[in-house]
Amino acid sequence: MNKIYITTPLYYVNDVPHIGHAYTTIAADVLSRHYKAKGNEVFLLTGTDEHGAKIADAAKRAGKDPKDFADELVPKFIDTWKNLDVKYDEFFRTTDPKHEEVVKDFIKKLKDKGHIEKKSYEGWYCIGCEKYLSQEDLVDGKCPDHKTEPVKQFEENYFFLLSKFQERLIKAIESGELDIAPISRKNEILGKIKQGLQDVSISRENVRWGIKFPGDEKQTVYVWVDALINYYSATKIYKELDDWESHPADIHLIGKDILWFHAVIWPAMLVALDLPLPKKIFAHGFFTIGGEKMSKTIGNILDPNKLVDKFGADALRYALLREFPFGEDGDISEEKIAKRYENDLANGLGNLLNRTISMINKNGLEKDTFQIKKVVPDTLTVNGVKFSQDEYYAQHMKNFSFDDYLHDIWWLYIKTSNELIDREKPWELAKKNKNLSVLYHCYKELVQISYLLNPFMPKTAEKMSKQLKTLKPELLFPKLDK
Ligand code: ME8
Repeated sequence: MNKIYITTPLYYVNDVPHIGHAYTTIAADVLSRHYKAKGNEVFLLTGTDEHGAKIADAAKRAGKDPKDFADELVPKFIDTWKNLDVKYDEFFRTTDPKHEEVVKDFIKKLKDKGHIEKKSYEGWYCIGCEKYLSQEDLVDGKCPDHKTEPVKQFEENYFFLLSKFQERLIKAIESGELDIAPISRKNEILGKIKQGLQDVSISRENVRWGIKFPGDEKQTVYVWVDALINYYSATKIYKELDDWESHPADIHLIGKDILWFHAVIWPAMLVALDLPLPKKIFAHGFFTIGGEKMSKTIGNILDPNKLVDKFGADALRYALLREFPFGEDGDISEEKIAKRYENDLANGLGNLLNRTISMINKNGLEKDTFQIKKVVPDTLTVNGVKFSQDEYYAQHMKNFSFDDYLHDIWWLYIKTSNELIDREKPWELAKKNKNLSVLYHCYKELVQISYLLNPFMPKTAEKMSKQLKTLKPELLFPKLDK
C-alpha cells in the first residue's frame, strides 16, 4: 500500500472562494478519492494563505484587523469545500502558531547555511501578485494580470541566494527527479531558469502583517516563502503525516499562475536545506468565464456555492472537469454547465439508469438475475489494443486526463447503451421471448459506470449502486428550474 501526499495551493483570504479555487480543489479531491479507492493511504491538504500586504490591505478596506478578517473568511472556504463534497484531511492556516515556528526555524537554517544575505533593493511591486515585476513583465506600465500599476519600493531586505541553485534545479527537472507536468509547462520553466536566476528578496520591511523575520524583528517573512513552507510544516504538525515521514509531497496541484514559485523557489529552498524535492507538480490551465477573464470589474466571477444550489455538487464537479483538458486553458459558463447537465447527465446517464431499471421492473423479470456481482473489469479494445478497463481509466487518472476519463465513460458505455436500447427495443424482445440480454448488458454497464464515476460524482455513484441493488428507480438529475 502506498502513501500519497497531495496538496492544493493555500488560497488567499482576501475574498470568498471562487470557481477557480473550486476547480483545483475538486481535481485534488478526485485524485484523492481515486487513489484511496485503489487501496492507497492518501492525505489531502488544503487551506488558506493569510499573511502579507494583499490580506492586510483587504482587511483595512473592510475596517478590520487582519486576523479577525481572516477568521471570518476561513469558514467560507471550509463551507464551500463541504458543499462541493471535497474530503480533505486537514485544513491548513498560515496563521497557525505551529506553522510560524517551523517557518522561523526553516529561515534560521537557511541563514546558518549561508544562503541568505542582506541587500538593498529597488523595484516595482504588484500587491495583487505579491511579487516584484520586471520592466518586461509590464504592459503599458501595468501588471498584465491585475491591470494595476505596481508600486515603486526601495527596501533593505534579506535575500535568498536563489542564483546558486540554477544548475541543480535544471538537473532535477531534466532528470525527472522533480517532475513538472504538463510537458509544455516543464519546458517553459526550464527555459526561464536557463535565462538565469536572480536572488530573491524574502523579507519585507514595510509589511507588518506577517511572521517576524528571525533575527530582525523590523522585517516580516515574505508571504510566498511563508506560504510555500506550509507543505513542509504540515508534515511536522499533523501526526499522520509526521508518522508517514511524508515530506516531500507526491503531488502539488496548482494553477499555471503560480508555477514559478512552486517549480523554482520552493525546490531551491529545499535543496538549500538538503531536503528532498516534491515528486510532481501539475500546473493546470486557467479558465475564462463566458469568453472573458474572470474579474470583479466585469462582474463575471462565478460563486461555486450558487452553482451547487442550482446543479448539485456532482453535476458541477462533472461539468468543470469534463469541459476541457485539465492542463489547458478553457472557457466555462453557467450555460455550459447547464448544457452538460441536460445532455450528459439528465438525458444521458440519468435516462440510461432510469429506463434500464424501469424496464427490468415492467417486464416482471426475476430480481435475482440482476444482482450486483463483484464487477470483474472486462477488457476494452481501443485503437486495436486491448486493455483492462481498470488499468485504462487508472492511466487517464495518472495523466490527469480527467476530461478523457469522463469522455470515455460517456462515449463507450452511456451513449452505446442508450443507442442499443433504442435499436433493440428490449421491451419488445422481453415480451416476445423473454430475451434479457440487452437489459442485462445495460445493467452490467451501469454497475461499471457507478464504480468508475465514484471519484468524480460520489453521491451519484452511491445513488446508482443503491438503485441497482433495490431496483427502485429514482430520478438522478431532475429538470432544472428555468
Ligand atoms: O496564489 N482558472 O492564492 P490564490 C483556474 N496564496 N484556476 C484558478 C483561476 C482561474 N481563472 N483563478 C484562480 C495564491 N485559480 C497563493 C498560493 S500556495 C503555497 C500559495 C486557482 O487565492 C488556481 O489553483 O490567488 C491558482 O493557482 C490559485 O487559484 C490561486 O489562488
